[in-house]
Amino acid sequence: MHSGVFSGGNDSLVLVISAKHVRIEHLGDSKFKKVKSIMTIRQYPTELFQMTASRKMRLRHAAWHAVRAASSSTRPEAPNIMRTYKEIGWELPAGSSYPGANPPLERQDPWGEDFLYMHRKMMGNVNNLLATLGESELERWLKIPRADDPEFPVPPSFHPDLNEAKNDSETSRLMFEWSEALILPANLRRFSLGALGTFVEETIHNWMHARWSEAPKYVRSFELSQVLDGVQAYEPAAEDLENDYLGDPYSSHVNPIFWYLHGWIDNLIDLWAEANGIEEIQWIGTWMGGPDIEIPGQSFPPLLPSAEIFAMPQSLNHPKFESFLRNSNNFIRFQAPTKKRMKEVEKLLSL
Ligand SMILES: [Cu+2]
Repeated sequence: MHSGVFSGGNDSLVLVISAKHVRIEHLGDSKFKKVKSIMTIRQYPTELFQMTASRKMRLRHAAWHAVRAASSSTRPEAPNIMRTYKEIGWELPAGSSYPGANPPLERQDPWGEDFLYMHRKMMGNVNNLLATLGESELERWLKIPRADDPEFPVPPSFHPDLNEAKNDSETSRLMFEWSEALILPANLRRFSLGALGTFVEETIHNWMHARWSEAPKYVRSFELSQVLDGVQAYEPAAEDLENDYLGDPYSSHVNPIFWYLHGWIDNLIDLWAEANGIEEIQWIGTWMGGPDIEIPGQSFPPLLPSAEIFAMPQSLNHPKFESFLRNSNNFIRFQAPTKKRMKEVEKLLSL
C-alpha cells in the first residue's frame, strides 16, 4: 500500500496511510484545523490474510466454535451436529463440557481453559508468521477502548440485538466495570483459570464482538455441519477477504479487531498466573479441535479470490441475514446477563 494523505471532497476527512496503519483523521472546524484521529488499526501484511482468510483456518475456527455451541445447546438438532463432527474426529474430550450458566468461580473448568488455550495458540500461530516476515507481534488492547476512544470507534448498530452492546447501556457499563475489576489481583485470585475463561467468553468477549462488529458484507448461507452431511452446498465465495464479519467465527478472525480484543483476553491469562503466583500453567483444557476439514468436491481452494468476482454484499434487511441469525449455531450471540448473575458477579468482584 502506498503511503500518503488522501483527502475527501469537503476536506473534513483525511485518510492517512503509512506502512503500518490507516488512520482516518477528522479536521475540526476551528480556525486552526485541529486534527483529531478517529481510527488507528494496524495494516497487516497480505501473508497474514492469506493465512486467516484461508479455507483451512476459517473451517477450523468455525468448527471449533460450532462443536462447543452444539454441545451446550438444547436445540433438537444439536446431537446430530455433534455426531457429524464426531465422524470427522471433532469431539470434545471427556470432561470438557459446558459448566452451565452460573458455575462457581473456583470450579476446575476445562471448558473455559479450552477457550483461553485455543485462542492463545491461534494468536501464537499468527505471531509466528509475523516473526518470519520480520514484523512485530499482533497488536492488542490492554484496556477496552471507551465509547469516546478516537482510535477504535464503535460501528453503528445494524440489528436490534446489537443495540445494547453498542450503545451507552447497562451492558456497556458492566463491560467496562467488570473488565477493570477483573484485572485486580484480589479478584483474579477468586477464579480458577477455567472459570475465568468461561465467564469472560460469555460476557465481555461476546460483548466486544458485538460492539465492534460492522454490518456484514457477506452472509454465508451454509451451516458447516450440513455441508459435511451433504445437505447444503459450500460457497467458496464465503472465503473472500471481504468476509471479515466479527459476529461469525467463520470470518471473525479475518478482521484485525479480532486480535485486539482477543489480545485483551489473552493478557488476562498472564495476569491470572501472576496474581496466583503461578510460573508455569498446568493446563487441564487444551482442546484444539480435530484434523483439518475437507469439504467434499472442494479440494482446490481458490487462494484469496478477487473481490470483484466473489464479493456478494448483502443488504442488512436481506432475509438471508435474518435466517442466518435465526438458524446459525455459530453466530456469536449477544447475551445480556441475568439480574441474578449481575448481582453475583458484582458481589464476587467486590464492586
Ligand atoms: Cu474464536
